[in-house]
Amino acid sequence: MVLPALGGIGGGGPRSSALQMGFAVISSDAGHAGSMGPRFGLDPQARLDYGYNAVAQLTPMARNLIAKAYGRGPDRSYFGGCSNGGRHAMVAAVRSAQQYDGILAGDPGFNLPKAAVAQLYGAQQYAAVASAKTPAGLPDLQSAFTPAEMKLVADKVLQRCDALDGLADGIVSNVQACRTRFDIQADVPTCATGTRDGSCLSAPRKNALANVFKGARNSAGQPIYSSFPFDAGVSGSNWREWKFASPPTRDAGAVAFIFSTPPLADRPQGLPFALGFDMDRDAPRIAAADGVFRESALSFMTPPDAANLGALRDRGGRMIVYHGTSDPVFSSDDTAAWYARVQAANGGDASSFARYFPVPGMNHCAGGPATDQFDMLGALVDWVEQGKAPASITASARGAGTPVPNAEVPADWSPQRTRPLCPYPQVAAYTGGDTERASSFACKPPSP
Ligand SMILES: [Ca+2]
Repeated sequence: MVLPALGGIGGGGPRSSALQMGFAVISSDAGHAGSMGPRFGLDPQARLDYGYNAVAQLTPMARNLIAKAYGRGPDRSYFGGCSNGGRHAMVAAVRSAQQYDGILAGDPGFNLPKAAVAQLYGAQQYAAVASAKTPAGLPDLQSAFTPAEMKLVADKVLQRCDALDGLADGIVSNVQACRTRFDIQADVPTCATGTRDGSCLSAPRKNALANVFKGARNSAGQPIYSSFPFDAGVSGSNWREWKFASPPTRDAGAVAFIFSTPPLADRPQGLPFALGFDMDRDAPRIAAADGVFRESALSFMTPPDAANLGALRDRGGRMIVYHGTSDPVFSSDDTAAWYARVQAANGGDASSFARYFPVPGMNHCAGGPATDQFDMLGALVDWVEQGKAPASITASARGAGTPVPNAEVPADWSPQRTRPLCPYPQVAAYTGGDTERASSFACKPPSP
């Protein structure tokens, strides 16, 4: 299915679109029909189209269409997307840098095959502590952690980390400092056997959650995917959806048919596939190639030499990346580590052309207890076309009564709370005044 070519600007309940802003917009299905599900991955060329080739082929076609319709080509070209679209944006920033003046990458799954395997690892952790069974007699992943238990974890994170940015306001801006402050083993009470009232977690549940946040590993302890930061957004409904519902559906199918070489098409699919996936023998298949599938998933899905943005930089291009720090599927730790590599590759400071804006509390591309409504595309256009580098980007909550409300905005926030999103590694620090307004905060280097 080809989605309507509106052009997302990022965030939840967007107030505009690229089309409304006057852009010519192109949208594609990346070379496969959605109705086929992941089985398109059995075709080697369809894998490459999905990974990078569709964008590479369609961009010149879009330019030609614009030239035909308007009598001249585009003045500027932009690429934007969230999730797998954020991955496409990061791939385009490296593979197609000459084609774009501005790149907007949201919650990018730029290591998507690794993240998908990590989802299967998560399923195995949740299955070990599930208390209920599915109709088929398998562990019900949703029963591993109740909403009340995840709310408990979020509350304990807030107790330890909320005030580190100068204000206890339900938003953990200083995620880096929280890393050493919050300890799930010490800070979450341990239940006696059988207690599940949301006031504690059993020791096995603590261990399962700690394993997932530490990052997927094989039996030798070698990392398969990034760690995740503990953050207040772990109580979000989108967090549950990705952690507990997605592994048997999206992730199992993608790993089996698109990312494994050779494909694992003959195994039982769904939850049995997720639970039977061997982190030692099967996970290396995402890095494998053979005579039929000549590129590995890591090759066709991830940006080659991801931190090398020299081509984009040297042509005057600009890049904005944003990521919810409570994204349950693609870790903002992975994006922060990528940005550190970009900084290092540019003498320690890449902010002249590439900036990363963490969104505290936000789940996957939107939602969670967060100020998740923002216009990243407008900020990018101002940077590219007027040289106005974004020192901060104002984000709003979508509380009760707003046009597209987010039910997870806490009741003690103003429904229209605003906050500055800050270029990493800066954090929004409270400077005094109305605690509901962005003007009472400033982007500052984080206190350790
Ligand atoms: Ca705070």
